[in-house]
Amino acid sequence: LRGEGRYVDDIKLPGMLHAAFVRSPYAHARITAIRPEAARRLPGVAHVFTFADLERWMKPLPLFGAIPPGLAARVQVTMRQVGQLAICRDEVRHVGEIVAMVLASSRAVAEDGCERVEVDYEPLPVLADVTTAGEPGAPVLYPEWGDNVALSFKTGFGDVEAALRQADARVRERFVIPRYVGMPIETRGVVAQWDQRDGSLTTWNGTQVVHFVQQGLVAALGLPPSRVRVIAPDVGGGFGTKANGYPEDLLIPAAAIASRRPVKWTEDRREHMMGSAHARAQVHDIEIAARRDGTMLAVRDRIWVDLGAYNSWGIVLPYNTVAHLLGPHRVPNLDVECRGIVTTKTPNAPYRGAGRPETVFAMDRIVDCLARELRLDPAELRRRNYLSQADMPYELSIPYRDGNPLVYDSGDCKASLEDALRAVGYEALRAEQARLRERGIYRGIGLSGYVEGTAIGPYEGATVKLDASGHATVATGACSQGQGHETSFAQIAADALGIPLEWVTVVGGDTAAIPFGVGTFASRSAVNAGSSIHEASGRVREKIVTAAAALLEAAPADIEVADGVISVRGAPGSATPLAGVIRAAIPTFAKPGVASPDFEATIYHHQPTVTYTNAVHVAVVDVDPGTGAVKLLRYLVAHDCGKLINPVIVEGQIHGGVAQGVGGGLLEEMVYDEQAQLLTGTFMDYLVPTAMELPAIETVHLEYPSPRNPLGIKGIGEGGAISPPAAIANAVEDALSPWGVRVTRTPLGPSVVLGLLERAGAKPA
Ligand code: MCN
Repeated sequence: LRGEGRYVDDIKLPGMLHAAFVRSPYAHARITAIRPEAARRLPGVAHVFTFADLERWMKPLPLFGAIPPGLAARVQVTMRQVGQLAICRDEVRHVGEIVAMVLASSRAVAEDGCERVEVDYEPLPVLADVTTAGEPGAPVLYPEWGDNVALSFKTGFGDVEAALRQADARVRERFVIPRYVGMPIETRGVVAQWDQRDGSLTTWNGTQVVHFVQQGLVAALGLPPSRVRVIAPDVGGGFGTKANGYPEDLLIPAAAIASRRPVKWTEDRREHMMGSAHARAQVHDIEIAARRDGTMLAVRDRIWVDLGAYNSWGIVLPYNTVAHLLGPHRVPNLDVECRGIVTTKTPNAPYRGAGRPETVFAMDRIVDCLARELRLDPAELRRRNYLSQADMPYELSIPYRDGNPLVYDSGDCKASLEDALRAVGYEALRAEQARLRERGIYRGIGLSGYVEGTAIGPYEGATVKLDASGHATVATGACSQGQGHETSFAQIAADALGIPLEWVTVVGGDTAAIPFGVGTFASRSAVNAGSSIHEASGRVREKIVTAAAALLEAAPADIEVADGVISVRGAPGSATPLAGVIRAAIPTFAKPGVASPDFEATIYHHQPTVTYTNAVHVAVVDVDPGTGAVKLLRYLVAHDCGKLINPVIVEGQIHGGVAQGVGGGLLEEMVYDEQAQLLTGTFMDYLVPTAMELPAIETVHLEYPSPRNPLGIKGIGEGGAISPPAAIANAVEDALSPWGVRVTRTPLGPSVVLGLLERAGAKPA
């Protein structure tokens, strides 16, 4: 906010070249010729690289989402994955894929160079629609597969057929969750510098996963990890979009080695929209069955996930979707079939929520449809089916995505619901809604609830060390993109060490600071890194106590450490600054057997499985049936993420997540035409919410500690983004209930709302 951040684009190195890319204008085509000569002749252009020029480093990009053994043992998954090449060799599979790279004295010259690279394409059949791409007879993107189904599995429990037969009510609908994407203010960027003297590479990359980028470079370039340093400086938003493996992560370092010059690339917005990972993009054919009193009996869902051109995330998104479908509801019978289909569009990857906003949309929409069918208030229907604290730990008879049993560890979904309803004043809102309707004002109230597996392992590490003044440096593999780790992790360390908060410096996003790490995504850092920091700080505190006991000639059990001062219990005069204890531990004369200034510890916390956060969101909207405009009046979140480390940060996380979810509910969609051409390549066509679209977001905190980590915390980084599309859609349908419209997709822009009314035969005044 003060303009003092240091982002990738702020890094300027002497002799630096600037990169720009030739990107495919076709969704699917064969490359028959590339002629770079005219570009090479342009003054200021230093190099033009195609696949052939960089071939020795062009191994397929790393794949994620392998199927864990515990999952493979219980769910039969058919999966095919293809690693993308950083530069296309002979075929392009989505608009925006990289065909050539130009290095020049400035970005402008590099872009001019790109325009002079001549590429001959022979168009191939495109796959623009996920359901038809999955049909037999569709053109096949990878001929060796025989079809476009990259992933398929069935899972569930109980006997859905029998439950459907016994049900008093059955409701079925197709819901479409469109493509929408992470849109950080800072786009992606990479700078790389090759040091010829010692054969080492340093690269600055606005990534969420420095160690992962390092591993990719190590594999592709054949260097040892100690010779590849990856630094994520300040990062202006990541949202999962920057936790992906990207061609540019490799191409810019490769270009720096090949050219022997530092190289910079900063993604422009157009590149971001077509080249950075997209998200969501699912279709659900869902059915729910219940007794007359609302007791849910069964859910059946057929899911299509549009994976885009490469299935680099494997099981992650499809299985996340399935594992989170039932959420807070007690449903004894489940039958799900999920298929991931490749299309000729930008690859799909996790974005804040990662499969959960999609599944929550399908579930909460069908729950509202069921409420209407049963003539029950949507809040009452949920109340009758939500899990409570008495149900915890609660096991669903399918594994979680990490292969472990899916067992909710703590929480009270019913309490979240009741707190949300109380805080929003639900009864009063309903009364007001009825009054307003008489005056021609269409107010709607929408609910959505989720249970989210957060903080996936397997581990994160932390090194905590004190300097001579007693100040601490905490290095961790987690990398903040705005989550406030610098503050919340400093709190954890300061508490465990017994020093003032301001004495702690947190270093994340640097492979030189800690050799092993996983990164920041999946709302995992508070639990994984936080636990390591807590444990490592505890070890360092023990070392302080041992040294202080020796210095002050007291028993270790009597040593107190608080606010950076050491004292012996019951002896106020003994108070000694921490710096004094450390100084006394530094050997001054060569004498055997005396102290050592070892005040550091490293812990790699292993998190055996996830912790389960839950929340209930309430949206209140006014819909103008004349213009189709939806105005979001109120938005309330009652949530439980275990013990709060920092309530201000937690609220900030929720606010940011809700803003992105509101975008998904009302504004955002990546639209492709039938040729799989991207129609929404600028902010003129792809709308993101601003402060104008957002009410003040109200929050209610519930605190049910997790038994699965020493601090009792659960993740909160994504939750805000999970429920808004569902809550808003439910609110809009509620507002328009006089016309009996059914909302089956987002975003709910004015034309969509008018279309709903028109189809319902409405003739609004
Ligand atoms: N926290 C807390 N008390 C808790 C839980 C968390 O005070 N009980 C604090 C943590 O200490 C941390 C923050 O809340 O400062 C988020 O913690 P956590 O839920 O562990 O999530 P991560 O730090 O792993 O962040 C990842 C998460 C994800 S997956 C996305 S996507 C996302 C998000 O964080 N992207 C963000 N929030 C974002 N916020 C910003 N500003 N920018 C992004 O790119």
